Amino acid sequence: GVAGPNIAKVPSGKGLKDYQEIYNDIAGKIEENLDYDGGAGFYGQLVRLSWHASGTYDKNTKTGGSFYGSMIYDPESSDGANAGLAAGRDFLYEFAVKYPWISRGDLWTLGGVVAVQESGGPKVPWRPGRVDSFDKRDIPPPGNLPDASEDGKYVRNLFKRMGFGDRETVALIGAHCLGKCHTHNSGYEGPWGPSFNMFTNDFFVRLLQGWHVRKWDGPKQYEDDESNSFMMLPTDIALKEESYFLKYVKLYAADQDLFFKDFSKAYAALLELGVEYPRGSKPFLFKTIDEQES
Ligand code: ZEM
Repeated sequence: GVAGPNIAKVPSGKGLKDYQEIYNDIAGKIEENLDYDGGAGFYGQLVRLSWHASGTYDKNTKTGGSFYGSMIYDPESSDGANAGLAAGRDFLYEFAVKYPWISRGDLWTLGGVVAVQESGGPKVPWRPGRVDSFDKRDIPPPGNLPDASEDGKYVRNLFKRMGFGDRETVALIGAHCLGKCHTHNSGYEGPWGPSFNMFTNDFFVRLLQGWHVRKWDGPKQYEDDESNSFMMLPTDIALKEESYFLKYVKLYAADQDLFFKDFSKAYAALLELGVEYPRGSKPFLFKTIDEQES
């Protein structure tokens, strides 16, 4: 960052219990809004917010990432790739008011962890300590987030810029099990499968089935041969066109536990891009609402 390394700084006196309280509040609000977006709820929205807050990271310049919570500022807020994410930021804003000590970067990444865990996904280790910046120089330039119309080579290079290899890249894109595309955000339309409010390996299972280019006025996207009701982006289809990605698609389609294990690791790393933690800092593992009730 502008002022030097982005060293995590946890607000004084705050620990697991405090963040679990926010986790529970976010989970409660998700539960009250399960009908949002045609039954998708806020799971997909919150995971996408956490990913776009983090995925601006450039390992070569050590810029971008979730540390500064900069997405509320131009030109990051108006980056076309971030269209629609005000819904997620607005959803979480009441917790920024209720818990004024949490930073935006912590709140947005924590929201993603809640969404993954509460929709049935793996536990995601998470560490606090991102610090809000009001400095314009800490806002990443637009154009760092992926363009869905591109091919496999582009996807490989883009995730490499964040520091990820092919296996992590494929695992991360498995988050497309959740939520939908919206013409008013990206131009693309529809969910990737029928269980878009549940975290599963269904994205990979479906990807291996038959897909054809959809005939419509919108941007090039694919629809499934079987029902014509689900979608894939060109970059999703690229995961089966390139052998260096396809082997992992097959692994994850056959073994949901393996997908969960790899996703958890890669997603935790994604959320921490550009954040430096003091040696020995230990991640929190949050209990789901179900675990706390039983
Ligand atoms: Zn997505 N993603 N994504 N993604 N994404 C969309 C929606 C969601 C790409 C992409 O262009 C798009 C990852 C990787 C990539 C989610 C999570 C993650 C949409 C639709 C597009 C166009 C937005 C809209 O119209 O509302 C591309 C090109 C990617 C890589 C090559 C990774 C990595 C993710 C998480 C780890 C999620 C959850 C959604 C659903 C959002 C919602 O509102 O339901």
